[in-house]
Formats: sequence, C-alpha cells, structure tokens
Amino acid sequence: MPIADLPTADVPVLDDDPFDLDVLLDPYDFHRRLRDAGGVVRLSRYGIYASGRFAEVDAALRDWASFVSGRGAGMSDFAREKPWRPPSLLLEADPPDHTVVRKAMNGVLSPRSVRALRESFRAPAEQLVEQLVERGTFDAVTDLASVYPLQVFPDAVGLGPDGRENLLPYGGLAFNAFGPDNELRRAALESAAPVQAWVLEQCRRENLAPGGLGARIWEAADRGEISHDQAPLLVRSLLTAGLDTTVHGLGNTLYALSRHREQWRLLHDDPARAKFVFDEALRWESPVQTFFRTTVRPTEFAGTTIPEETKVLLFLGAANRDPRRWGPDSDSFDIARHAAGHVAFGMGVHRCVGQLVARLEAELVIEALARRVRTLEPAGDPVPTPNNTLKGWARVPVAVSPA
Ligand code: OVM
Repeated sequence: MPIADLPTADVPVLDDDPFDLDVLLDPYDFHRRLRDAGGVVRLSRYGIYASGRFAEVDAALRDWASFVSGRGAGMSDFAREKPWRPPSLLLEADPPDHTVVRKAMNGVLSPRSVRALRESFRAPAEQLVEQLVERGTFDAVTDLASVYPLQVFPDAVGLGPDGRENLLPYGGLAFNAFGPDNELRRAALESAAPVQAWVLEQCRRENLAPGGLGARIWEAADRGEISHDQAPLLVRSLLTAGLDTTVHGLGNTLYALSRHREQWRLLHDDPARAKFVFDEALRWESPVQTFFRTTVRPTEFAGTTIPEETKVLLFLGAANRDPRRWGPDSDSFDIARHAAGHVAFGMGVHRCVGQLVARLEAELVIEALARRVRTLEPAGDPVPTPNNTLKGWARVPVAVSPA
C-alpha cells in the first residue's frame, strides 16, 4: 500500500457518537471537544473523518473536486450502498453535471423571482403575528415556525391543496436519512413509502400550478436548460429542502430571541435589524448541523492525509461557533455581530440555492413580530426535536406583550 493510503498516525481520534440522541439534542460540548482535538479528526466508531473548525469546514465545502457530493451528502457511500431514493441532481451531484442543473435552479430562485413573492408572503406573516399577539401566549414552533412556511411555500411552488401534511415528515425523513443506520434513520425509513409516493406524484407537471416555482422548473426544461427527465427530481429538491429547514430556522431564531431579552429589546427598537438577526440565529443554532463529503483520492488536509474513498463529516453548526473564527464569545447570541460568512447555508458550489426564499420568510415574520411585540419571554420549557441532521425545537412556549 502506498504510504499516502495508510491512516496517518498524527490524526486525533475521538470515539464519540455524534449521532447519539444526547449529542444531537445538545451538541455544543461535543463540538468544543471536536474543534479542540484538531483541524480534522478520525471518528473511530464510524471509520470516518470529521471537522468542526470553521477554516477547515469552509475550505472543504469550497473544494468540491477533493470532497465530492456525488457519493452522497450523508454517511452512506453511494459507491457502496444503494441510496434510499434516487439521488438529488443538486445536492448529491458534482460538476460538470451539477453546474448545469444548478444554473437552471439559480434562475428559478433568482432575486427577481423571489422579489415577486414578497407581497404575497407579507400579508400571511402580518396576520399570523397579529393573531398570536392577541393571544398573549403561544408556541413559537407549533403556532408560528411550522405554520407560516406551510402557508406560503407550498403555494409558491404551486402544489395542490391535498396531502400537504406530508411535507414536513418528508423533509424530516430526508434529513434523518443522512445519518448512520441508527434508530432515528430506521424509524424514518420504515414509514417512508407512502410519503415518497405522494411527493413523487406532486412533481409531475400536471400537478403544479402555472406560474409557480415548480412550473418554472418545467419551463426551464422546455427551454432546454435541463432535460424533461430532470424536472421532477428538481421539483423534489424544492419539496425536500424547502420546508423543514425554514421551520427550524424560524423556530431556532425565536428560541434565541425569547431566551435573550436584551437582544429582543435591540430588535424591537430597530425592526430593520430582522435580516441580520436571522443570520446571527442561523450561526448560533444552525438548523442543518452537518453534511458529509467523500474523498476520491488521498487528500492533504489540515496537516494530514485523508485516505481516498473516505467519508468526511463537516460540522456546520460547530464551525459557526468556532472561537478561532468568531472570537472568544462565539457561543453568545449577539444580533450586533457581523455574522455574514457563516456556513449555515453551506459554502461553495452547493451553497443553498433557496436561501433567498428562506431569508424572505424569516425577514417578514421577524420584522412583523419586532414591530408588534414589546417583550418576548419564555413561558415554559422548550422541547427539542431529535433528527440526525437538523437541530431544532418541537415546542418553544413564549409569552408576548404588545407594543
Ligand atoms: C435535495 C436537497 C438539497 C439540500 C438539502 C436537502 C434533505 C435535500 O436536493 O433534495 O436535504
């Protein structure tokens, strides 16, 4: 065996299981140990490499040629195991194929296209906030974060009215499926078939309303930007990645704001900060905690050589709290922080293609709350929700007083 293929002796080894339920629900101590152990470590349980430092995570995400996505963005290596569903043409693809579909999707989700959604997204945000402020106490997740995206996004895609209750379970399933073959993944896949069949059906051209984002993908195929065979899978990407992510992003933002009263006051005094608050919340508690890449050749990285054909687990959530990048108070939630550059949306060629939609939803909800609510406070214990990839809350009880 050539020297480069041997595991190098200098790589720190951790025997932790980052997919253990306790770690998933409260990962931050583990993140610190992971970062402090080195720029890259070996996780002995899974025979994989991992990084939690910002510089290394950011560099690996940008280096799509060394750290490929085509073998899956989860622990399963598509070169060795059959994927649980046909791979995504976006997330689980590499240049040059990825470049073509990404360009088409950039068009569908362009600034112009998303700007056109703003007015129709605004009224539901304001109405919902109005109702909740009248109630005084509510659940920031079950009454808001998981309600608003479902009010606006499926309509924007052009989905029919029936079966929308499948959307959140499908996203949860896809994000659990990135993890190892543990209880969470097995339970998710066990009940997957009917949800998968429903999703596939919604991706057909005849089931997508004219003018919506889904129809726009089919029109890109008519123009020859992608093939007609590719269109349904790209609609599927909208349905997989477009809902659970924003629900958790909003939920985590409201969790952060309700637990930091002085930060709420700053926001209430200047509601135009809403956009920046969202970035800081995504940095502080990243909805998508991890993604995998795979090396295709021995890869020099962080002072060691990662063997070829090796899964590398990149901790976006840990990188976003790395004091080497964010300073000694990296664990504190500070809406005045310059949070731009965080990797909660990923980085490089795969950087979230839907982020303008997510940002629009967040800005409208947070700004409406900031104007109408003088104080936002905890009204009970939050309940975390377990997922192999997503960090978020099932319930965040809050009490508000009107402005
Ligand atoms: C996809 C996709 C993209 C990003 C995240 C994701 C489940 C899925 O293209 O299906 O998570």
